Amino acid sequence: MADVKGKSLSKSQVEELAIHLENAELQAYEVTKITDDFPSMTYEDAFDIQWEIRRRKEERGNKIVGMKMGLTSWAKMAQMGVEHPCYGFLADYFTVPDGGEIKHDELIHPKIEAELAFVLKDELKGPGIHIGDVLRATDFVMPAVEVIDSRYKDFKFDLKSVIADNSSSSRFVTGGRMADVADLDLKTLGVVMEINGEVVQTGAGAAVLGHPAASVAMLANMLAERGESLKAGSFIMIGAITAAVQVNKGDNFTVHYQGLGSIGGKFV
Ligand code: 0L1
Ligand code: MG
Repeated sequence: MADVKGKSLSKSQVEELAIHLENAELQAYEVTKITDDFPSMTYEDAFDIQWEIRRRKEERGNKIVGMKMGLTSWAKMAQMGVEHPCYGFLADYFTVPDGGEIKHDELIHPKIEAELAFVLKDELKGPGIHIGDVLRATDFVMPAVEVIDSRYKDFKFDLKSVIADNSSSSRFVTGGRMADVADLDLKTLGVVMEINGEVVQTGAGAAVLGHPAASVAMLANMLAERGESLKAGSFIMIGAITAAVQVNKGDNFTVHYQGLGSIGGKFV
C-alpha cells in the first residue's frame, strides 16, 4: 500500500481519535470522516488508531477472536472510491450464533455481506505469502456473514478513515459445514443471500481478489508491515463475495453456501 510508512499524528492525537471512533461504535452514533479534520494523516496513522482501539478493548478484557479483510472485491473498491483492501479485527462481543438475534439499536446503519472464513493450522508470516502458502496452512474453511456498520455518516469515507474505524467491523455470524480446501473449488463456490425469504444477492468466491485465499495472503503481507503475523488457529474472514445489503429491524437473513450449508440470523 502506497504511503504506508510515516506518521503525521502525535501519540495523543492517535489516542484521542481512537476514543472518538470507539465511542461512536459503542454508543452507536455517526461521526464525520476523520480525514476532514486531519487531512495529512497517513496510512500508518490510520492503522495506529485501529491498533489503539484494539489495545483499549483488550485492556478492558475483550478477547480478539479473529481478523477480517474488507474492500476485497474490485467492484466494491470502485463503488466506494478506494484503491486497496483493508483489514480489521474481530472482538469477542462481535460474535453472533448462527440463527441468533442482532440488536439493531446497538448499531448505526448495518449492512450484511456474504463471506467465507479460513481457520489456520499453521502460522502465516509475511512478506511474500502467496495463495499456495495459504492453502497449505489452512485447517478448514467455513461460511461466515459479516455485519458491517461504518461509524461514518452515510458510509461516506476514504480508505484512511475506514482503516482507523476498524474497517467498519461490528458483528459476524459463522456456522454451517467446515470443509478442507482440497475438497472445494474456492473460485466457483457459489453463495445465495436471502432477506425475508427473497433472494437479494448471489456471488462466487472469485469475487474476492480472484481467489479467496489471495485475501488471506494479502492480510498476512499487510500485517508483516507492522511486524505481525497470523498465528496457527487464526479465524480470518476474507471480505464480501456479494455486495453489502442494508438491513432493517425485523429482517431475517439466510445465506446458502454451495456444499457448506446455510447460516442466518435476525435483526431485532
Ligand atoms: O468488510 C468490508 O468489506 C467493509 C470494509 C469497510 C468498507 C465499508 O464499510 O463498506
Ligand atoms: Mg466484510
